[in-house]
Amino acid sequence: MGEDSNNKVVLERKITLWNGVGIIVGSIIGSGIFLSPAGVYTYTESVGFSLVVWCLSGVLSTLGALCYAELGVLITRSGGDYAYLLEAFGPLVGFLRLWIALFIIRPTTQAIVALTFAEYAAKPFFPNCVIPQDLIKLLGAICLCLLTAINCISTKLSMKVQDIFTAGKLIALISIIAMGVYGMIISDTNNFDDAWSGDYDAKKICYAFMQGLFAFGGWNYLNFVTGELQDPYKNLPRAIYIGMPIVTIIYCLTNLAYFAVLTGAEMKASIAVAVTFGNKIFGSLAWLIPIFVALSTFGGVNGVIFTSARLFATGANEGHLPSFFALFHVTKQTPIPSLIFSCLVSLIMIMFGNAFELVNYFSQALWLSIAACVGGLIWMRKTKPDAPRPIKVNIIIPWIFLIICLGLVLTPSFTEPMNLAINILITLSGVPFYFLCVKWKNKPAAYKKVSKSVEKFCQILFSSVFIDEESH
Ligand code: LEU
Repeated sequence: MGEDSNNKVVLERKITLWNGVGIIVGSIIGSGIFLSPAGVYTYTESVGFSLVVWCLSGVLSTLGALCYAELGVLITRSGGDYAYLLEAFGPLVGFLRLWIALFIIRPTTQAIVALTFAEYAAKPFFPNCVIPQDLIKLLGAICLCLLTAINCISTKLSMKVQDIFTAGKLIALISIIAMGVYGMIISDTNNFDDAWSGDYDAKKICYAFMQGLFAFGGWNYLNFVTGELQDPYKNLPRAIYIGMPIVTIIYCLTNLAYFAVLTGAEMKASIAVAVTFGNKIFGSLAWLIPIFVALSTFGGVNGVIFTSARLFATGANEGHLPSFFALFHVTKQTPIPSLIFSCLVSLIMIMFGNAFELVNYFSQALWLSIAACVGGLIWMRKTKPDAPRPIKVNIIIPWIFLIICLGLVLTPSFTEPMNLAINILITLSGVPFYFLCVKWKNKPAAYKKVSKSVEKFCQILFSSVFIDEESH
């Protein structure tokens, strides 16, 4: 770490290429691959088409990640989608993305993955009965607080957690794949007979993709922390090129393994496919599966926490969030106020909200904002044609991604417009706050005094200083 002439901390770039791969793979593999296969199958009712949905979800996510590789080397600051929308479409659009991330997308994602962790961590202790809801909430809260503390203590430590758990979840999925192969060998499975008969309804297909894409969610997380990535021009695209094929191949093989062992009816009836799979084929080692899921989700929560805090810090640097969000600990170089705030909102969500219901509402907003970023890439090719682009994807890639993404998100809205309307309303609810908090510069002296005091208080309490993004 260094200090520049303005007494601002210059952040060291601590994230290596392999940490970057760990962030991508470790953020993507969370709860989805253990739960969503049932959802995909329920909507398609076809083994063959379910597998197609998984493969195409991987391909679509990879196309998106390629577009984000271009965006990430064009705009190398942290903040991901927020930074790109800000650059492409200006401060209001950027602020609205930050707004939904701050209060809905990030806390809900953290809450969901933490609650899934809690459920599976508790499962071995309640093999034959229902786990009390309060215990699940308590364990979820402990998971969030513990990981937030680790993230406050050191970036290196949180990267270690990410790497270890990523390795753990890869081992878990590889064991599932191996057991699937074993299952195919020992039993004469006919689960793949009649693989293509199914329910090919456009709306249901879109929902099936949404389930698959949730499990692939997280492919853009490294873009949220590019400001701390070593040699981002080389390492961002490399991490994407290494990470995305690994996840896509593993996910497709894992689904093949599930289908090799479970019948369609078993798949549909299962709340947690991996557990049903384990009970059927792991024998006396079936208890391992909930532990696998717990480990995987624990690492997943770490990825969301790590990247959320950097997003909020970038927002504060831009003047879109209170300045204390941009404070980093003077020696540990971690964004402590931002981490604590993000943990608190998630805790509130766990205690009082229903994160699982909310996910239905925000998934459209999330995908629309990803589409907007890719639209921004196309737009910036026109508005900033000469900006250096160490990576320039073929223009056909963003167009294909944009069209498919909009098709998937908007098709269900023709028959169920309410969800989209709620998404748009939630996003637009940020507009008054933008004008009040960001646009209005001549705020009363009393307001300025209070906010300065809060800033000073946080600086002292968390031994923090502002970082200098420019010096990266
Ligand atoms: N892909 C992650 C999971 O399956 C979710 C994502 C939104 C971080 O848990």
